[in-house]
Amino acid sequence: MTAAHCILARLLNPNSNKEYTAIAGDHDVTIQDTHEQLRYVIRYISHPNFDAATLANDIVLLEMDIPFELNQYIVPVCLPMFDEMPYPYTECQVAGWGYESPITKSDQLRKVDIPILHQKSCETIHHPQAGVASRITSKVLCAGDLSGVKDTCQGDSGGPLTCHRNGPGTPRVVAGIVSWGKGCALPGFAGVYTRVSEYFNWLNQTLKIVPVTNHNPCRYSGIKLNDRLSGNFSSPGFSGGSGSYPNSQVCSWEVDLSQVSSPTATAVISFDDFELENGVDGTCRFDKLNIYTGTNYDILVGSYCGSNIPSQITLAKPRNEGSKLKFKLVFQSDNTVTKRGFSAQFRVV
Ligand SMILES: [Ca+2]
Ligand SMILES: [Ca+2]
Repeated sequence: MTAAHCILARLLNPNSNKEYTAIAGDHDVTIQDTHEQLRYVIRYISHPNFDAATLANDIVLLEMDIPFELNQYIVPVCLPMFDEMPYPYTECQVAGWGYESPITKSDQLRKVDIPILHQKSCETIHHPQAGVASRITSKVLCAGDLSGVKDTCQGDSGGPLTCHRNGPGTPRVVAGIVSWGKGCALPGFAGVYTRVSEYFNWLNQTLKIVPVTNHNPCRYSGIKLNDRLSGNFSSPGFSGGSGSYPNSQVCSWEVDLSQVSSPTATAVISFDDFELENGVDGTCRFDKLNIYTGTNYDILVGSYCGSNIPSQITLAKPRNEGSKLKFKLVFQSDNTVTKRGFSAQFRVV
C-alpha cells in the first residue's frame, strides 16, 4: 500500500510501460543491504476516485510477483480497524528517505515522531483560497510539529505514518500515508496524510480480489515442508504427468530436518518422473531444477534439466559443529518452451 501519486506516470497513461519495483528491508538506497528483498510489481489497484489534481483518495495497492519473506527485518504493520483513528496529540512515527534540507535527500532511512493534529486545526492551517474547495476532508489527517522542526518532505511520499494501537509497546497501526504538504517543516503548517481507516471497506473488498499470482501457482517462494519425515514435490501443472508447467515460474520447497533427524540421519530424494526443457552442452540454461543443501542452502547439490530422470540423491548432515540437515529445491522455467515437469519425493532414513 502506498500513495497513488507515487505511480502517477502509470495512472495518467494506462498504456505506459513504466514498471515499478518494491524493496522491503531496505535501509540505504545507494547499496544493496543484506536483508533487502526486491520484488516486481505486477498489478496496481489505485482508488477509483483518486484525483491527481487535489490528491484526494491518494492510495494504491501494489501486488508483487513473489510474496516477501517475513523475518525480523521485514515485519507487516496492522491495518486500522473500521473507524480506528488516532486521537489528536497522539505521537505517531513516520519514516522515509525524503529531503532533510532544501538540497539534500537522505540515503538512509530516517524516522521522526510527530503528533496528530485536531481535524479543526488541520482545516484552519490549510484553509483554501476563495472559490477553492477545501482539500482537508474526513479522508485525510494532519500530523506534524507546528513549530517547524519535524516534518515529512519530498521523497517521503507513500511512506507510513504508524501509531501504537493502545499506547507504547502495543502493535503499530498504519494510520496515514504521506501525501502532501505546504513546503516542508514550515512553522504553522503540518503534513497531510491519507487517512487509512477511511478506506476500510475499499481495502477489504479490494484485498479479496483473486491475486494475479493464482494464475501462476508456482510464483510463490518458499513452500516449507519442515520437520517432516517424508514429502512430495511436483512442478506446477504436472497433473500426474499429463500436463505441462507454465512459463516464467520460480518455485521453491525448503525442507529443514534439523528438529526431526538424528545425527546420522540422511535425506533421500528420488524422482518418479522428469522432463524439463533441454539445456545446452550439458548446462541447464532455460528451465532447471536446482537442489541446494547446507545451513543456509548455500551448497549446490546439482542442477537438473532435459529428460533423463536424475538418480537418487542422498544428503547427509555435514560433520561440522552446528550444521543442520536441510535442503531446498528451486524450479525455474523461462518464458518459452514448456515440458511435462517433474514429480519427486523425499524421505528421512
Ligand atoms: Ca539498499
Ligand atoms: Ca522453457
